Amino acid sequence: MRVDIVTIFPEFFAGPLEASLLGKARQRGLVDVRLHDLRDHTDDPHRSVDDEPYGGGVGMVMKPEPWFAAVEAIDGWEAAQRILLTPAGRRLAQDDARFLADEAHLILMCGRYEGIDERVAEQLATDEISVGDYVLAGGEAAALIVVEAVTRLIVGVVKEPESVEQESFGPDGLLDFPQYTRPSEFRGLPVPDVLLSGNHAEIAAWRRRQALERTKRRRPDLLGPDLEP
Ligand code: JD8
Repeated sequence: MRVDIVTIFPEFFAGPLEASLLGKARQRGLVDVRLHDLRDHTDDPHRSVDDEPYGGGVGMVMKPEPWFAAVEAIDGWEAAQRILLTPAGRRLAQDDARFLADEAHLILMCGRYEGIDERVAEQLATDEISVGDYVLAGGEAAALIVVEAVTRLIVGVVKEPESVEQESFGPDGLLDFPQYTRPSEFRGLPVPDVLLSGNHAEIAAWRRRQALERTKRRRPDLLGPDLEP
């Protein structure tokens, strides 16, 4: 998969792109991430990317011209899924990540300031996505979330594919059950006996109960409305 990221802060991505799963996927050639500095697509000496909002109001709005120039300079841009990260977008869910993982080419557009001239959303983006109901200072952290959520679903990136299918928001849509590892007692806190029992049927039933209980308490929205209280 090819991912192009357009931003005024390419340095924001340096660390995260090198680290961990994503870094390995890039080394192995499974994901090709390229950074583009929006300011390289300005034509004034000040390299300006923002201007005052028409109609007045606080802050500055990103100008359309550098965005069109930057995206249209990316080879294959017309066939790519072109995603604008914005709090006004549809909220990213696991199903969206699965859909995007099947795409060959993503272009992620990261705004700053009060946002981007609406003509970019209307004419250049194919999709507008938000990563959650809280306010970030710009689209960069949101783009990293999209890259991580999507690239770990690409075949070959994660070693055990069942760990991708049986997780939260997977087919059964429940939160994960609690996990434990050694030591069996830590600061007087024991691991639940059933997990040390070796009884796999009982362990599976316990995990299922824990996942259901946790989901009811923390995320009742994930359960159907007609499940007992
Ligand atoms: C892009 C500018 C900040 C947004 C005024 C200052 C996504 N889930 C999300 N929360 N926030 C964003 C996000 C925020 C952004 C930009 C994404 C560009 N800002 C602006 C409008 C109100 N602030 C996001 N995806």
